[in-house]
Amino acid sequence: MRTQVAIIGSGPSGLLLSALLDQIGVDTVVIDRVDRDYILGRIRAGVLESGMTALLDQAGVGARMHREGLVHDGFELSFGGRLCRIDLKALTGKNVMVYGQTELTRDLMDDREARGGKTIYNAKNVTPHDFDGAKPCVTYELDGVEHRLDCDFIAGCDGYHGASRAAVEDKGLRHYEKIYPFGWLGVLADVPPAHDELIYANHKRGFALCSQRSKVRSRYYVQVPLDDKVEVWSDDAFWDELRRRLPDDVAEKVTTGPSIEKSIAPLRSYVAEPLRFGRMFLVGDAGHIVPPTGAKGLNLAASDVHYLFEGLRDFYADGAMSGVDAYSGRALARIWKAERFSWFMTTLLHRFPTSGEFDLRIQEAELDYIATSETARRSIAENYIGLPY
Ligand code: RFL
Ligand code: PHB
Repeated sequence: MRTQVAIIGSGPSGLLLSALLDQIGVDTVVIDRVDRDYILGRIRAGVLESGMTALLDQAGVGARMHREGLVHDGFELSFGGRLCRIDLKALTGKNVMVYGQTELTRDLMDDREARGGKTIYNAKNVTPHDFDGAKPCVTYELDGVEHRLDCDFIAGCDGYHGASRAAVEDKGLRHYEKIYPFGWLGVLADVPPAHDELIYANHKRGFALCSQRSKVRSRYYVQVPLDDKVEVWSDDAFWDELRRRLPDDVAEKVTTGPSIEKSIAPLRSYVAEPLRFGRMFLVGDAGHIVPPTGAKGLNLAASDVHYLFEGLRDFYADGAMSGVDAYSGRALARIWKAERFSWFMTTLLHRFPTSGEFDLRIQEAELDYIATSETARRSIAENYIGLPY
């Protein structure tokens, strides 16, 4: 089989890239190691920057997001029993869209199916080859039979544990990593959100986040020790802990109910450099991870896709390689700034087991500075709504 761009990974990066390339008539095949239902069962991001919503519109898949997504003009920081609003709209003129990654992925998958795009699910041993030369290919197994997909380029959109980055480990790949000594326990429940905007809470018992998916579906998180097991957290224990970490008037408004998903995610900062190896590119979580505190992971995947799409578009227009050559440098410049912001928000809002009195006072001073300085709030707002592409 032959295609122009072989895309490994049917997550948001792979699907968005395929939708954009489809718009300009470039053929793609998407290969994933699991199936559609498994991918749609993963509950992840919820906040989209306007750069990403514009890209979804460009790809022709933004209609349901505009109908059902919630536009948020601000969010709250909670500390010392009070709320401090970051007024995104007043500080930057922009806002964010609250729309779940699951729904966005479903829209991209439905669009691809409607356009007759080829996706291979449940592919095993997916392996990129020969990307140093002009004729790369991807091999994979389906029901025990090996297949080969010839292509011009390979987009490695297969997440943190994928095959693409593994294939370049011995080709001069550099790693930059920071592991945080805690995780996030997340609960999804069909209950109305406690507040109309997101609340990021710094509390002496640990961080908490009130997020949402709709007017009737809430997503909440609490910081937990890394060795906590999800099985030890009953729904009641979760709701009690969440309420303890919120100001009293917000805690009173938390509507509880049975969880429809509950999981623990570790927090990590990670960047791979470079993101291009000949005719293969690392895109999204395959090339970098941020702790979710800044709501940047999915949005960074989108900006990577934007830069790569521009490079491939130019190549297919007139054979120019300059955009493809620029991909890694352009993407990394934005990635590092989002890494910085995500690290900053994580450090500002979590309790670190190693923190002493001095560190706590610095955290309090930083929060007080944010509460009293419009300049500090504007800097947070500018990063939260997303730096320009
Ligand atoms: P994905 O979504 O991991 O998709 C990768 C796809 O590749 C497939 N795959 C393979 N296929 C073939 N062969 C292999 N060997 C393969 N290995 C893997 C996988 O099955 C999968 O389908 O990566 P992608 O597309 O780069 O998208 C990245 C985003 O998913 C991620 O950055 C965000 O979810 C991060 N994130 C958030 N980002 C935001 O922008 N805003 C948020 O509010 C936000 N909240 C979050 C988050 C991530 C979280 N978790 C669970 C880590 C909240 C949480 C809790
Ligand atoms: C979410 O709704 O899952 C979510 C929102 C904001 C974040 C992280 C996760 O910063």
